[in-house]
Amino acid sequence: MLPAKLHIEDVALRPVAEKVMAGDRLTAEEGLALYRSNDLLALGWLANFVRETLHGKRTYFNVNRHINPTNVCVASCRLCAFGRKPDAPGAYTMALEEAFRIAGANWTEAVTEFHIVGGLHPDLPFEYYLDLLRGLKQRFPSVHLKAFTAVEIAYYSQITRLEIHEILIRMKDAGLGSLPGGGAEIFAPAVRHVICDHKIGAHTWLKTHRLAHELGMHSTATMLYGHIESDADRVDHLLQLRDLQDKTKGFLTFIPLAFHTANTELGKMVQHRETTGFMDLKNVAVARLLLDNFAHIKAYWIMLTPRVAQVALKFGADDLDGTVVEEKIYHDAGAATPQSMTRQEIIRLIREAGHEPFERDTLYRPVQRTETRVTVQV
Ligand code: V47
Repeated sequence: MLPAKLHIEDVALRPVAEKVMAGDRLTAEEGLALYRSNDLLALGWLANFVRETLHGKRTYFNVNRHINPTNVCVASCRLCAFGRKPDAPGAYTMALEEAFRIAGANWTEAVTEFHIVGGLHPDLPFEYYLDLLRGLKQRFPSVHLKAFTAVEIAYYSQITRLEIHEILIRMKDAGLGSLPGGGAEIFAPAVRHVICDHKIGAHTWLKTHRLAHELGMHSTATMLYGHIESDADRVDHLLQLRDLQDKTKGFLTFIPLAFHTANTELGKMVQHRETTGFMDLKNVAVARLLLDNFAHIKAYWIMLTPRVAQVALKFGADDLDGTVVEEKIYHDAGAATPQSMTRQEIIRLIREAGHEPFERDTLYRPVQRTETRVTVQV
């Protein structure tokens, strides 16, 4: 029995809506029905129902800083505008001291997380990354290090000939707190072959996250949409994430990432067709409905724009990510959003939506601030 206030125009959504309201798990076919529907308000209503059942009007955010130690990359993924060959214009690699200086620069709002990702550098030794983690932990002991995508971890395994499991153990010992969700893209091999044929496949991405979870670390998961993937590819991607989450419960959040076309080979292939507001909100809503075992869905304001991210809070998202400070991956691909937002700006977006801002750390524990101190409640 559907509530009277839920207005559904698309009759194909009715049986799916019944299952959502009953709290039942959706199948791949039902996921396809969601993607194929243009009844965005009904999708949003249902996703918001799940979001409010889990979190009420609470919206999470954090105070974080992105650090990209190098953009030099041996891979040449068609989706990417960030990576450079070592001698290409704009190629950079931070000396460790520089990375430490950047981490602490403009320390106006004490950050609780450094989000660190970079290219697959042909010459940097594995020790560089361990020293980076150790040096940051020593200088900023209270800051959580969310660092290195599964693609980077697998690359360190390749260059050291150590097992991925061993790489993760050494990194955890050096201060690694959790893994970010990058590099997942779209799991379907035929799509992966076109958009990022130099990257690890789905199996290794999922295995790396599983191993991290088994070592007691959490991670996040992403999906890159809005290029050449089909609705079925997206459903397949989400259900593979849901399967792993059933086994490990290690994913904290899912983040749908809208493809930005500028300066990418893939952008040329799709005639620089960017995602639309409709597509962005639909992806947030479908993720909320299919990923019934993920606690959080993040509307990453950097890629959605603060405007769409704010609206996404009514379409299933409960998290806006953070202050970020100097984002590079999306801005190299043409993002017109600011490179950072202050805590106060994020809070305003949340309050205007009628929601309650909740500052969290990486693990979603509440952060309390006084004038001089930041404390995380454990
Ligand atoms: O893996 C790269 C994507 C990802 C482009 O874990 C692009 O909380 C769009 O994963 N257009 C890295 N996307 C960023 C990422 C992320 C971001 C925010 C939060 C978290 C988290 C993770 O960015 C890459 C790739 O999927 N990407 N190039 C592009 N041109």
